[in-house]
Amino acid sequence: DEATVLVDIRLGYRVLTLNRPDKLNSFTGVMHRALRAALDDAEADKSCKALLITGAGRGFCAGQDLADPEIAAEPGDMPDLGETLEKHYNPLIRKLRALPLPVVCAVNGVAAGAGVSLALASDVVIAARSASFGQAFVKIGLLPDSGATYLLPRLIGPARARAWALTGDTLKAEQAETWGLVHKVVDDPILMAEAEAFCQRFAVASPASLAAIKRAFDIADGNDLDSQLDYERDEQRRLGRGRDYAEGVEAFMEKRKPVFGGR
Ligand code: T3D
Repeated sequence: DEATVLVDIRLGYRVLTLNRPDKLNSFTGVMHRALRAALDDAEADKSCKALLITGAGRGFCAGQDLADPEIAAEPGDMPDLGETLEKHYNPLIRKLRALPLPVVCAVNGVAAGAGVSLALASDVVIAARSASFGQAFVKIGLLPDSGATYLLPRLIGPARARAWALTGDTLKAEQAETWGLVHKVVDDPILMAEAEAFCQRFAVASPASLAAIKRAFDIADGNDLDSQLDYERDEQRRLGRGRDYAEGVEAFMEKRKPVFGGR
């Protein structure tokens, strides 16, 4: 069986490629398990300081594979989609957010349904100019899931999030950039180089900073300003006692580049 997720180990980061190109890399149970294993492996490898997720072929990810026998109901039977979310999608989104390393998403083509949610849950999203984003759920009688009803309004604002989810319209990459859904749109041929450039920067950055920054933004979503100020104080106190801060300051004083280690 061909691997449904390809893993390329680079210096300081890993590239994970969703690999069901004929079905626009839509998620099956098999692909979920492969992605989960790849994320666990990356986390366990302390020299891995960033992840890049992309799709093989012309699509990024078309969400749930609607024909996957693991969810497709027999005629007359009701599928339990809540179970699919509980078993696969919710752990995936939680894992991506909890990973102590930045996740860069290179959206190489169409993203639909939970494929959009996968991008929303990443830390840096770069999209090819030919990419598009579809809130496909309304077209099949579902609601946006995998964190989309939470993350989407926070990224693009409630007015756009609601209208987009309710219509299921397809958003072109440039519109997605204008709305703040993606960090940057680039010409198709340079997508991977741009996304890898981010990973290369993270590979030499302070892993303590990267993890703390990522977590602080997540924590802020549930905090008021006072609590967040307290949180920043406590985190800065912790980081200030760490080896990355010592190295960062020493390097600055010595007018050289800091040398940060693995996580
Ligand atoms: O458990 C649960 O289900 C709950 C969790 C839900 C999470 C979700 O993600 S629900 C949303 C599921 N996704 C969709 O509804 C999107 C369905 N796909 C599309 O609407 C279109 O394929 C696209 C707009 C994404 C792209 O259109 P287009 O014209 O560029 O490509 P295409 O011809 O439709 O697709 C190419 C092939 O991929 C085709 O297969 P074939 O005919 O060549 O053998 C198509 O059937 C297949 N494909 C695309 N998306 C899916 C899929 N097969 C299964 N499931 C898919 N989601």
